[in-house]
Amino acid sequence: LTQDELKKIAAYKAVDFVQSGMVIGLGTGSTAKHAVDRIADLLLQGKLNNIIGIPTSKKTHQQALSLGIPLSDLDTHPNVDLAIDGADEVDADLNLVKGRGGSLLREKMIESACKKFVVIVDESKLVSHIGANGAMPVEVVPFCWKFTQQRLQQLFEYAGCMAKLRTNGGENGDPFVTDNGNYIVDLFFNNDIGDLRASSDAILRLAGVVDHGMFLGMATTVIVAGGLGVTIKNK
Ligand code: DER
Repeated sequence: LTQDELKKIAAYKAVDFVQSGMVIGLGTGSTAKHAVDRIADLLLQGKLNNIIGIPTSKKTHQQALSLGIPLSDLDTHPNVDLAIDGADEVDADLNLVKGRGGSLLREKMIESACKKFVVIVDESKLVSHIGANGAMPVEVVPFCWKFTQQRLQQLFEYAGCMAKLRTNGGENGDPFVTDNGNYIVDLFFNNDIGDLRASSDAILRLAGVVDHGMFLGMATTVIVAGGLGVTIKNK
């Protein structure tokens, strides 16, 4: 099974939780994409109806629109029944790192407004501790971003942190700009940052920070697709 096939298996399993009449948070990324496709399929087959999708990014908004999924937003539907989204890392307590696709703010707004948050991952996302396998993104305002980047790096000096502005991949190294017009500073840790709640609070206290990619205690279910089958972990 390829990694994408595993992502698809996890995504389809998550859509089993979707019932007609629900308001559904639609996640962002290559795993969530399969869930959005599947929801559209079931709507077309008449196996699901009266679904309202709340997209977590402009990219997902476009995908869902092109598939004919009825869409709305949190202003109109502040209570979301279920959100389905991927993650970059999942620890043993179902804490997540998200945002390597750049959508963390809208994802966190929608996923903290929902009753159930089902996370879909392939087994490569399971980590021993948060920050173990790559960037922990922080969304920052563009104004004096270098100042904010420096303060973030100092905050986690004890964990051997390197803070890096995310660029958009172009040849002149322009900053990546989020759907909300902000920048992203990626934090890379050499060692375990320890207390996640304290780390989260410290980051959010920095004026200039909008939000970060640690989703603590938010996932209600994590569906993991691996070579040996699918595991469902509940909080
Ligand atoms: O950017 C995000 O938060 C995505 O959900 C990311 O965490 C998972 O993306 P993937 O399914 O493409 O790995």
